[in-house]
Amino acid sequence: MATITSSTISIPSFTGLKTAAGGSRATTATVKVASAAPKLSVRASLKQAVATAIAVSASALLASNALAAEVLLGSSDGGLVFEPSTFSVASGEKIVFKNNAGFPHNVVFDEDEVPAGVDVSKISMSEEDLLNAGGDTYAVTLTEKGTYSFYCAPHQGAGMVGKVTVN
Ligand SMILES: [Cu+2]
Repeated sequence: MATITSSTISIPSFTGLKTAAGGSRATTATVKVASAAPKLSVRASLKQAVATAIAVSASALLASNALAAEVLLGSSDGGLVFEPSTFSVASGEKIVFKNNAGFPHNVVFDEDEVPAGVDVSKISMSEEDLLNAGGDTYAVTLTEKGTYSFYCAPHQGAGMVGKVTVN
């Protein structure tokens, strides 16, 4: 509110008056500062509320990140890459691969580079299956801890490969 802003701005000059003038003028200045004080504290609590709201949305964001890691398929500058190409997730955390640029893409896990006992056919797209449109996604959740290598079948030769560590 404008009134809050203006009383905030006027406080230093009242303080100055009080210091410089003394006597009856100081009394006047003190009264004015006192009347401004509640507004100040309102402003402070508003600030607090905003800070709390930001903290809440930040933790909500962290919580949603904890539930889903997003990996872009193709960088915005046209690179045939996973972005990020190397990352870590918690066991059970969903990983969402999202078509960004340079599609079609897909996500195939390398059967030779996954933790022992993991069936890559259960976590991969098929080599022929493609994400053709921008924003298309492929989601997978890995539970076995260890390092998994994956690639995009159409662009593996161009270096579109990645590695995820499940902790
Ligand atoms: Cu690709």
